[in-house]
Amino acid sequence: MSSILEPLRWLIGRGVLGYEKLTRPEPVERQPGEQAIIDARTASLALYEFRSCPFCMMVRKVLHGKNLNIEKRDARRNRAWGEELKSEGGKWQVPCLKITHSDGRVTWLYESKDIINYLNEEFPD
Ligand SMILES: N[C@@H](CCC(=O)N[C@@H](CS)C(=O)NCC(=O)O)C(=O)O
Repeated sequence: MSSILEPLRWLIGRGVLGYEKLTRPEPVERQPGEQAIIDARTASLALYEFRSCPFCMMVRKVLHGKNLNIEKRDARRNRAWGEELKSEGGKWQVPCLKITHSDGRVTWLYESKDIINYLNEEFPD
């Protein structure tokens, strides 16, 4: 079954990525020092995603516009990331933002709208 779905997923993925590229906002520009501070903060974040997922695309567009260098972890292509998402996050659903707090606690934030709200609060334009 997955072998039949694979070409379809590939096609949808190409479409989503193409649309994303055409419609994403220009990234904000920062002075190098300012960007380095933001990069240090985003180092504790990771986005679990599928390339072909439209909800992930919405989050990626926000990341691009805000110029946030957050590691993207493809949960379908990389088995380890997929397993981690399921076992530690608790749900096989993307997008999911893994937030590692300074005291070591980890929050798994699901739902594209909640992730975007979090990014807007933490990194206002
Ligand atoms: N309401 C969720 C919907 C997310 C959603 O439906 N994600 C799909 C991928 S597009 C998913 O994770 N499906 C699980 C699967 O493919 O088994 C959001 O806005 O983030």
